[in-house]
Amino acid sequence: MSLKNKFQSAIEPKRKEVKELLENHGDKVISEITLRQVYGGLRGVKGLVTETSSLDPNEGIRFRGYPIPKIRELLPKAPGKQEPLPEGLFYLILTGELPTQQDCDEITQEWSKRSEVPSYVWSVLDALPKDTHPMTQFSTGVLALQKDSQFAKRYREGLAKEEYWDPSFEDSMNLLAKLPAIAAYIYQRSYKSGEKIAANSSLDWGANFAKMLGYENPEFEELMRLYLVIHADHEGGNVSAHTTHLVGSSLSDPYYCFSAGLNGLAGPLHGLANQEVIRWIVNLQKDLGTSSPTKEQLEKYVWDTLNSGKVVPGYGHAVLRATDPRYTAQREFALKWLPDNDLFKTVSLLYEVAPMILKEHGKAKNPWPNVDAHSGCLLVHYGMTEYDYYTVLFGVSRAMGVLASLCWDRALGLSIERPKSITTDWVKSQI
Ligand code: CMX
Repeated sequence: MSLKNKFQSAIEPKRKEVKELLENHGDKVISEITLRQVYGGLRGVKGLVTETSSLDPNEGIRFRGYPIPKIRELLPKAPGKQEPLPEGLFYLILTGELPTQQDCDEITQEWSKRSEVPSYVWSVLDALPKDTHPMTQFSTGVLALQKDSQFAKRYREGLAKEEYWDPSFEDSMNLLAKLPAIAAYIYQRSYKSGEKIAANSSLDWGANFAKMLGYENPEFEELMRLYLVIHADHEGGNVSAHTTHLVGSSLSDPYYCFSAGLNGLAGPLHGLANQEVIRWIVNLQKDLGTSSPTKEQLEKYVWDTLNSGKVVPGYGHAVLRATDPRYTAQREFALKWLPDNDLFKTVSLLYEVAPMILKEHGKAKNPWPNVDAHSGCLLVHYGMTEYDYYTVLFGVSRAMGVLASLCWDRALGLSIERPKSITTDWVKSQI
């Protein structure tokens, strides 16, 4: 059964389930809110539905119930390879079921078929100065594709609400198919010769992306597969997911939604943290005059960072209260492929040092590393030293999660999001 048919067959039972839940339990209270939460980013307030993944503070992310080690074990792989195929992750989070190798192959082929980028998108990108931040270029490239939105076209023609999911799925598939070429060209035009490296339809999505970026290394291809899988989704409340959902709730099409989500991912407290981490470590090496700092030197550097009022990038999390399993997966990759790399050794030593200091410092609720603490050292090892580009890689991956969720938002007919805001005067009048 094709991915689209599989998704379609999952929709009706879920609609029925939600309808019955609302009919029988619609008035049940599932979350309360304090004033601190209102001023504090709504932390912990249960107010969103996201079917694709859920986040446990101690265990980390589960994609449709499967934690990362299981995902790495159970998802199909490229022939002779060990890291899971991102195509399989997309199948799983969209349909709720584990894919077969054939399901993955069909998605690879489908994305390859849809991958041609219209020439006007290249013109739009070429109009931007080459030193425009890669995330600005990426968000702009995505938005330029909006002209061909099937959702926007069919909505204008008159689309029944039950059918919203269909053109949303088509737009999402088209977008996912084109993202690697757009992202790769941004890398090439910003940092290399400006070449558009042709796609190879015989390669899987991750390997093809690596090739279009200009990397011919099988280890880097494996890294891309792993990277694209683990960054894809982190339940619905993070900024990129929530923004995509929020914009989509007004029935903006998937291009508008994902471009908006990317703008949120580009913040230093969210996806941009991956470039901040590596820059911070490289500065640390420069300031200390060594590529192999000692534990004592790192301790002092972490304290200096905190005492100057800055955050230690890559540490802490709004929901997690333990080491991010996405960090652990990357650490396992490094232990296998680059155990003697100096940068990796520094990242590892920081893991021994920073949590204790953050605990003693006493502010961060979570002293443990998140996904962004590790990704940079892997990329640098394979020669990708253009730190500003890193969040684009995160964005290509995150597209799978937020677009799968958007398809479900449309399938379930979720309402326009419109929480009530209050003023501080109103708060005072109530207390
Ligand atoms: N270094 C120093 N201080 C930190 C900190 C860190 N790594 N993490 C949290 N804190 C501070 C916060 O800034 C906050 O200080 P104030 O009270 O002065 O505002 C205090 O500790 C409490 O914050 P918290 O409740 O523990 O954390 P939040 O939920 O507010 O924020 C996060 C979460 C990720 C933004 C924060 O931990 C942080 O800034 N970390 C560094 C940046 C980073 O790595 N971001 C990437 C997250 C993953 C991703 O989305 O990609």
